[in-house]
Amino acid sequence: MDLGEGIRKALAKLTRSTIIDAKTIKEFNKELQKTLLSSDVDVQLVLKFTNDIEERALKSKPPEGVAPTDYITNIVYDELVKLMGSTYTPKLQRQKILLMGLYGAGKTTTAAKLAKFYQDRGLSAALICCDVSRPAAYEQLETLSRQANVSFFGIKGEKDPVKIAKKGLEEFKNKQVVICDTSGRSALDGALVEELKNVANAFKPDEKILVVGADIGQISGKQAKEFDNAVKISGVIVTRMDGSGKGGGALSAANATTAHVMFIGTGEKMNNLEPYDSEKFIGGLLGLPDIASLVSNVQNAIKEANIKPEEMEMEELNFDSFYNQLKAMGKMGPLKNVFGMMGAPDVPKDMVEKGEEKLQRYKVIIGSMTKEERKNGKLLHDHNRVSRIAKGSGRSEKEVHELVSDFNKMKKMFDSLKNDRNFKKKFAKFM
Ligand SMILES: Nc1nc2c(ncn2[C@@H]2O[C@H](COP(=O)(O)OP(=O)(O)OP(=O)(O)O)[C@@H](O)[C@H]2O)c(=O)[nH]1
Ligand SMILES: [Mg+2]
Repeated sequence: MDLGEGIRKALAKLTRSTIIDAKTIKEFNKELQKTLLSSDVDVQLVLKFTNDIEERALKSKPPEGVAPTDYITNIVYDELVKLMGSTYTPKLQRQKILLMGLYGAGKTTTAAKLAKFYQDRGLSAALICCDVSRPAAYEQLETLSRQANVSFFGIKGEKDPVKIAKKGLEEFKNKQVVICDTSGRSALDGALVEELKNVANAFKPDEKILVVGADIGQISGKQAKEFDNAVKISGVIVTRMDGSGKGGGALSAANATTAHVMFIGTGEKMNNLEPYDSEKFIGGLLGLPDIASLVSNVQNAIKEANIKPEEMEMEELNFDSFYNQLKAMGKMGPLKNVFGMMGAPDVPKDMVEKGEEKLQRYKVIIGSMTKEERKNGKLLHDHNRVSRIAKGSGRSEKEVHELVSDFNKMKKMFDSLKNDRNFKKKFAKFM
């Protein structure tokens, strides 16, 4: 069972439970632990991950309108994103990149993919073969550079990688992205450190990137630390994410070090390389697009619950909104109850009675107002306007005054409740 399947199954089981309490969370966490450990995620990281979930799930409450199971799914998503590290945004600029890593990690393939990645985004890219130990390293990179359609430099038979690096740089003075492939080893030994330092001195890379295969799982963390101590690295590329059940282990372990995951390799083809996007990765594990909309719904609810009343927009009351509100309330039954429900019991009495009949009358009167008048009630202090509106609507001036007076009462009530967040919430829902 792969990581995604394991997490999805555990979540599905959790969302089927009728109550969510300490016991269900503990059981859920046990299943998460099992599946993460089988993906070779480090035990300490797994324990921290499930502790954090437990803590958050039991100590915080879902915001209003969010189902407990959706809330917990959101917590799991959040914590997974944290566990699996942050998203990397590639810099689309002039740069020199030195790739390094142990035997078979995917350095040479990744070098070509990376060159293509930048070239596809408008930067001229070139490859240098500084691997002087693997037989046919030169031919391999040359072939790949043709597939990727990028420039290539190497010196067949040359045993000094420093010389190649210098010549290569000379050759590619005008290229914007120059990528250097280096020799692998079965382990990071003194000789490799020495060689990498020398090449780095000559090549002067902006980025020194460690390449690891996903199949080494949590060992990626140990490797990242060792390489970082020896030659300082700017990040990690994890290859073969497509073919290994240990990808979760490799990503989480690399991210637990000071290094971060920059790209992931997802296949053997030249375009199978992506900047690492933890949200996308976790979304894929949990099943997009369901998770995306769930997460955004829950996050919106949380955001809304955290908004301060003074930041909550409440439309200014004008004749347009006044009419719409009267209409909506009419549909809801006795106006008094509606306002009572919203925590505003002091509705003008006669506004409540004769509701429907009044509504019809108001509709015609408001229909005779100009746009400006509807937006700005103060204009109705002008007697000429009142008289014009009365004539236009076939109603008496008294009736127009009545409308204005009802409007003013409602506006007053509105203003007094403006900073009451509960009222606002209920009101927004109600409208
Ligand atoms: N499926 C898959 N295979 C990959 C990926 N990246 C690399 N490979 C394969 O992994 C194998 C080793 O890749 P190389 O690029 O030769 O690795 P290397 O680190 O240069 O190896 P040495 O130079 O021998 O140390 C090759 O068969 C690649 O095709 C990937 O993202 N997905
Ligand atoms: Mg190689």
